[in-house]
Amino acid sequence: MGRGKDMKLSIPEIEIMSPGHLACQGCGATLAFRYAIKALGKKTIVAIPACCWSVIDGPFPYSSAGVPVFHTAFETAASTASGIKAALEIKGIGDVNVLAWAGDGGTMDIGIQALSGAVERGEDIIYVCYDNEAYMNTGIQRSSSTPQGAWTSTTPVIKYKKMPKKDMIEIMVAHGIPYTATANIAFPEDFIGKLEKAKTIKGPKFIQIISPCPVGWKFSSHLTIKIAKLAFETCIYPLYEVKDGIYKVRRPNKKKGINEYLKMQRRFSHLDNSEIDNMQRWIDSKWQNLIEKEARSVPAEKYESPKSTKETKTTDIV
Ligand SMILES: Cc1ncc(C[n+]2csc(CCOP(=O)(O)OP(=O)(O)O)c2C)c(N)n1
Ligand SMILES: [Mg+2]
Repeated sequence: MGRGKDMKLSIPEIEIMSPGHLACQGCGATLAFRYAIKALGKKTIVAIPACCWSVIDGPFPYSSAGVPVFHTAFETAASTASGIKAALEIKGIGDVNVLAWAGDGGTMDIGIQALSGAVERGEDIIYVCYDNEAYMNTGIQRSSSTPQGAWTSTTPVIKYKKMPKKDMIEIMVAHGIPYTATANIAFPEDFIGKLEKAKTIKGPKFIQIISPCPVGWKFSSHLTIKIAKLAFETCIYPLYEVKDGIYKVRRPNKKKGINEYLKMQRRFSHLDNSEIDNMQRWIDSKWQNLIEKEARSVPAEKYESPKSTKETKTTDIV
């Protein structure tokens, strides 16, 4: 974490995902997957529930992912990934990563039961939620990850979202899993480093990556990275990890005011100054809480994932 010695300076050159995908221009979720699969490599099987990524991957028999993809029902990313892992174990294959790749709706709303079950069982899977903060694939409906104050097609301006974004990271931490982290497409080394770390950890791993959506957040497609960077710099979307109970928070050089971030997205254009001030106070207190949690955090009891009784072997997946 941080700019110190364990921060990697480059990202793998290998391109596994192919360019002929069906994403919109400036899609953050597409970059997120491109980086994820660079980190995890070809020996990866992905479970994708209904979401933008079911479309982005391409229509059968085409696929841009570059690795085997199991398209599955909206609520089943974690249970499908658990099943794929179980099948690999039965076959004695131990060197293939199983990745659940789901949107925020598929993770924090409809898929939360399957996800909670899978991590409670100690499944040895990596779960990445690419967070574009609404149900984008079906027309920008609000999810529990939509931030307070945002317009969506189901929270129109007079009734824009009043509830805060669900804190899924803390829900995962409360399950006592060995590794939980946030990530940001504007910081690919950090994201790739976290996935490389996740690969080496036995048991459930959960990463949530902010993936700005030009269509749903209402900004011009060339601003995706700038907005993602501001999400980190304003501390509205902190970059941190929790490994075996220990928090590590990456701090911006200078914490910026939320105004700059909000003003770039028309989903927030109806907010007046007093609402923005309220939001700033809320973000400041969340940030302060996180810093204090980091200072207080102590190592958790060692997590023991269920041991497979089978021997595993290596295999070639091309
Ligand atoms: C049981 C069920 N309900 C509703 C749908 C319709 N549906 C498909 S994708 C989607 C939204 C997914 O949102 P999210 O998980 O945030 O991914 P995104 O589209 O934003 O990438 C919905 C509602 C469905 N496929 N199955
Ligand atoms: Mg979404």
